Amino acid sequence: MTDDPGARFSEFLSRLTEALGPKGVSTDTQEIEPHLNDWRGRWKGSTPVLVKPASTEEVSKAMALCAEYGLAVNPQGGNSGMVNGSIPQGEVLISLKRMNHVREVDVLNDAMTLEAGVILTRAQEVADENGRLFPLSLGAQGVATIGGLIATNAGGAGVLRYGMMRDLVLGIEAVLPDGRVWNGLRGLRKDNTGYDLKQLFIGAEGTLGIVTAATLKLFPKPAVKETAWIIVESPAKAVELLQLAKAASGGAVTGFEIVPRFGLDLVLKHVPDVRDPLPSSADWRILMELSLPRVEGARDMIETLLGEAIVRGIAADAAVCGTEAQKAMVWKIRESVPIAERVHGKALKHDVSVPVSRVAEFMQRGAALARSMAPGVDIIAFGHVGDGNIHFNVTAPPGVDQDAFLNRDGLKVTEAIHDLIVSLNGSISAEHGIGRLKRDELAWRKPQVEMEMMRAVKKALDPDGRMNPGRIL
Ligand code: FAD
Ligand code: 2HG
Ligand code: ZN
Repeated sequence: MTDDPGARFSEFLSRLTEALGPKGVSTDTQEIEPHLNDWRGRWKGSTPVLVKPASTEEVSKAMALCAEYGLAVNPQGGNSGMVNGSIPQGEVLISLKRMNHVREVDVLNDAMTLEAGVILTRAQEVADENGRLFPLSLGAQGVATIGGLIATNAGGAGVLRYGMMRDLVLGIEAVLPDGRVWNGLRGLRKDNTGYDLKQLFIGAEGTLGIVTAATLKLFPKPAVKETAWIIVESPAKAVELLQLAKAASGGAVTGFEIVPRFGLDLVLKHVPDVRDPLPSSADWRILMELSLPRVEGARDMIETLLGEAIVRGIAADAAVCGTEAQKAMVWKIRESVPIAERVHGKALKHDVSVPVSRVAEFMQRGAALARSMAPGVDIIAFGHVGDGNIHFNVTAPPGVDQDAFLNRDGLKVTEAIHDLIVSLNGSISAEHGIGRLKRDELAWRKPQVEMEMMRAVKKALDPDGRMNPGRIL
């Protein structure tokens, strides 16, 4: 091997191309370009090469070569991540998108094994075609991949009933930084044979290795989903409604999302083909979904519980969706809030969680804090209130340069919001992860012993620090 860095890299490229074939390697800047930007246009990256393996064996060969040449690696799925983790900063970029095969569906075991590049909507379809439900659902499901969803431990809209990605994974196949393949694709509900290593890779954001396939849990398909759009006066009323709905439905609430009036207005303004399902001047809306095993009695159940909520002053008004088109419309409104917010302008994004019992206090104190520190800001606080996870997004004040706000004064707002979150026993990253965005903050907010344990795990699996450097740790 030569000492000249340029010649070394050329040698690496030719060995890589020999190992993966021309389809597996690209240095074409036009092809690479879309992989270098995040969906909101906030970050920009660079890479000398895009690697596109089509199998675990090819990932292994690419990783072994990167190890031999001492090159850092950045895995990428759908590039829909929110924390600046999936955009390369000069590393070798490995896209898992060609690894998109369904390896097995074991219906009797309620499990399916998919490769990392399978897109979430395809995973949902595969489950459906086999008479089962794969319950993860989120706004980016048309692009986000199984590998990325595992790497970020994604959440979304069904968590209050089915859990996060961590709860949905039975087994994992991963390629380690030195190229070794770990086949942990066990479809077992019970397996107490030592450390549960798959959990290390879930939520590791690609810092420990590359997830190449996973065995995922399947669930019975509900016979019916009843969906309602509900007007409430405050987040406190929303939490009361959640308790009422859980009790009245025997725990059948599978979606409980909050949308502020301002967020709805942005969607109505910027997103085509939506209309307000229940016009009202009140400040908050809830999208509630119940999943039930029998059609009989389902409509009665939701109508009765909403009637009780209105009589008791918990809800101001409500509309039960009568058709599949109406259900699709209310979900479209909810999932379009980030898209409408993007058109409205750049925003400080706070993906935070608190115990559900403290959501109302957080919303009230957080809004007062942001408005006192940056008068005139718009607050778009929405999301998974049923999990205590609010996307508390704050735009730049009018007349202020958006980038300057995000990178200077806005940082103080973020610190204050996160201080508030910590004081309420919450988390500064509920579901999007840490990436490069929150890395420094994590280091000073986490207890030292916790940081030391995380660094020890990283050192054990990635001693040279080549996997997604600068993310999380
Ligand atoms: P990428 O963005 O490509 O990568 C994310 C991270 O995982 C990066 O650090 C990357 O290096 C690493 N990675 C990717 N693939 C692998 C692999 N195979 N092995 C190891 N590491 C890997 N998230 C939620 O949790 N809930 C939501 O409700 C939600 N809604 C969203 C709505 C919109 C409109 C958008 C744009 C995003 C949303 N997200 C949400 C965030 C995003 O969709 C998730 O983080 C998703 O899991 C990312 O998947 P991806 O395939 O796009 O991963
Ligand atoms: C959602 O729940 C996503 O819609 C995106 O997690 C949140 O854009 C956001 O802040
Ligand atoms: Zn979310």
